[in-house]
Amino acid sequence: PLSREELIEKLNNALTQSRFEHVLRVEQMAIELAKKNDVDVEKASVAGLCHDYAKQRPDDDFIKLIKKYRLDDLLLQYGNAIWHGEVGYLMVQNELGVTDIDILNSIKHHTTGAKYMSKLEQIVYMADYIEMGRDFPGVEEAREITFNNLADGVAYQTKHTLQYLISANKPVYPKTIDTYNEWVNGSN
Ligand code: DGI
Ligand code: FE
Ligand code: FE
Ligand code: FE
Repeated sequence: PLSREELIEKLNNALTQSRFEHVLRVEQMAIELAKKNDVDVEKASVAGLCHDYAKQRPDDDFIKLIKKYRLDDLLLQYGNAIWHGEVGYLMVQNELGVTDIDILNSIKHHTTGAKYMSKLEQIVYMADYIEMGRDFPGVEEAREITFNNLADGVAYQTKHTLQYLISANKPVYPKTIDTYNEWVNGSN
């Protein structure tokens, strides 16, 4: 596997400066949440660093992979916001040599969440939302809730993301709704 230094080099080349700084902040937040929740800190670091690896790729790269791997045709109705995780994890696997399935699933599900999410998946989903550069109204509440209880943080994010998507007239990817239905009432 690539060292952290080698990963950083690849990410710096693949991403804009501001996106690169975001992934470093997600890595730091993911490490903090991993320590708090007894999750492998090394995996949290790699997943945090790689979660947005595909964010700046042209649409054509994703469309080719959706066809090559015969992924769900429904994906073609969405765009980079959904593709950079749902499809982008394959680029992380193929191009960065990441093989750990938990890390790859964390990248795959970081935007939409999923009905079932491992602790690491929950951590990457939340770290992306509450990293220290985020400043949307409610982010401090989201940080407090998440550090108190990771699953409550997931419930908070899924509800607020769904509200945002509807208020902005954006189409909701089915997995986003599955996440909401599974996590909204806590108990996870
Ligand atoms: O990549 P980041 O900007 O760091 O964050 P992200 O991967 O969580 O992406 C957030 C964006 O994804 C945000 O603009 C809302 C959008 N998004 C999340 N779920 C859905 C969605 N967009 C659509 N159309 N449908 C969804 O279900
Ligand atoms: Fe993302
Ligand atoms: Fe996110
Ligand atoms: Fe991100």
